Amino acid sequence: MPSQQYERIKARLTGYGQPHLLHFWPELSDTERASLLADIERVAFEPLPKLVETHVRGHPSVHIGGRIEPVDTLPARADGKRAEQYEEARRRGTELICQGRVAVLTVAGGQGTRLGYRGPKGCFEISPVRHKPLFQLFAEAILAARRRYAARLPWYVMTSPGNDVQTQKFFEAHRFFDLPREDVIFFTQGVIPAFSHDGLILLESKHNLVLSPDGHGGTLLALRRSGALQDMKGRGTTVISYFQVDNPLAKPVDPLFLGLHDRARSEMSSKAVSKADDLERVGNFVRLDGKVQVIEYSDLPEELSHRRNDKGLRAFDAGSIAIHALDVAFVERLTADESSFALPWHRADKKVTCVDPHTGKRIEPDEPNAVKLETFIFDAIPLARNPIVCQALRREEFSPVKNATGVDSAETARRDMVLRAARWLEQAGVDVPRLPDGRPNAVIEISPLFALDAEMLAERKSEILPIRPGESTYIG
Ligand code: UD2
Repeated sequence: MPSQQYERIKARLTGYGQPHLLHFWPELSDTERASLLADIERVAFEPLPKLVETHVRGHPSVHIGGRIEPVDTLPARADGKRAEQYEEARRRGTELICQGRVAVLTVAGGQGTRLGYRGPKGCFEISPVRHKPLFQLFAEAILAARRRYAARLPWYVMTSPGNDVQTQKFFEAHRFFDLPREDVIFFTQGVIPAFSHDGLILLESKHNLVLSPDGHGGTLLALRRSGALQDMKGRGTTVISYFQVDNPLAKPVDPLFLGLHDRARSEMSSKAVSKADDLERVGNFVRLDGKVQVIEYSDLPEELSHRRNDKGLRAFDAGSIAIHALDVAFVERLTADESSFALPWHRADKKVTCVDPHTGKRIEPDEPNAVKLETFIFDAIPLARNPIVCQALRREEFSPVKNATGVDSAETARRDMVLRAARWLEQAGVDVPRLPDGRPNAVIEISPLFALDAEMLAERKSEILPIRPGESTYIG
C-alpha cells in the first residue's frame, strides 16, 4: 500500500483513539495487511468514541425510571366475546398471505456460543426422528404454507459475516430444501468490534479485529443496506413475519397473528407466553410510562419479577418469544435516514480470546476481559404505532435451543416437539401409547410437509399408521 494511504488510515485511527490496530503492520505479509484493512473497513468508526465513553468506559444505566405496569395482551384463544373478532382476524391474515403481502424473516446471524455448536445454528440437527436441521424445518413449513395458500412467501434469512458463506453453502448443498432459490434471500447484518475495558478495540490476531454481529436489532439497517427492503417492496410485501432461528416450534406464518396485527393497524406486534417462572430468561413485556416495551430478564428489577397482582398471579408474566410482525413501511420509516437511525446499545461483559496490542502475545482470559455491544429488535416496539402483544401457547410455539444441556437445550426442544406431535395426534383421534407417568411411549415426528397444525393433521387422519409403543415414528 502506498505510504500516503497508510498514513491516512493511521491518522484516522489515531483520531478515533485506536492507533494500536496498526501496531503490527510492519511485520505483516501482504495478505495479512489486506485482511486487517478489510476488517477496519467494516467498522463504522464515527459513533465509536461516544459509544466507548458511555457504554465501555462508562456503564450504561439500566435504571428503569418511570411508571412501570404490566402490559395488556390479547388471549391465545378467542373467548366468547372475541370469537367473531378472531375469526375475522384469521380471515384477514389468510387474505394477506394469499395476496402475497407477507414475507418470512429468520434471524440467524448469532454466534450460538452457549450451545457450543461450531456451525451456523440453523444447521443444527434438531428433529427427534429424522434429525432435520432447524433450517430444514422452517423451509418445509414455508413450502407447506406456500402450497396451502398458493402464495410465494419469500424467505429472508439474516446471516452475519462470520456465518454467511457457510449458511449459503448449506442451502446450496440441500438444494434449498425444494424452495425456489429466487424466493430465499440472504442478507448479512453488520458487525461491531469488541473492546477492552479501557475502550481499545480488541485484536483477534495481529491482522484481525474481534468483530461480532451487532445484535438482532441490526436487522433493520441490514434490511435497508442490503437492498432486501427494496426487494420486499418490489414483491409487494407489506408485512414481515419475523422469528429466531433457535426456536423449532416457531410457525413461519400465523394467519391469526398477522390478522390481529393488521386489524389493530399496528406497525410492530409481538407474541408472548406466560412465563415458566418469575426469573425465566426471557424478555418481559411491560408498559413503561404508557409505552409497550421489552425489558430483558437481566434488567427487570427482581421485586417486579416476583410481584403478584390482586388475583395472586404473577404481575409481569408476559415473556417475549421473539416472534414479531413488522410492517415494511415501519422499517422504511425508521431507517429512512440511515446515518441517524440507531437502536439503543446493550452491553455484555465477556471472556474473549485476543492478542496483547503491544506484545502480540495470545491472551486466554479466565475473567471477562471484553465488552461486546448489541442492539435488540424489540427496542423498536416503543417506536411503533399501536404495538400489540398476543399471547401464544408455549407448548405449541416456543421451545428454544440455547444451551448444550439442561433448560432450553436440544433435549428439551426434542421433548417438546414429540409432546406437540402426540397432542396433535390425540386431538385428531389417533391413539398415542403412553408411559405410566403420562409421557408418550414413542418418539414421534410430524413433517411440516404433512401437517402444519392440529387441524391439518386431523384432515389427514386416514393416512396415519398406528403409533407402536416404544418405536420411532415419522409422519411425513
Ligand atoms: C432472546 C431474547 C429474550 C427472549 C429469548 C426468546 C434478546 C436479547 N433476548 O434471548 O428476550 O425473547 O430470545 O428465545 O434478544 N441473532 C442474530 N444476530 C445477532 C444476535 C442474535 O441473528 O447479532 C439471532 C440468533 O441467531 C438467535 C436469536 O437472534 O436466533 C437470539 O439471540 P440470542 O441468543 O442472543 O438471544 P437470547 O437467547 O439471549
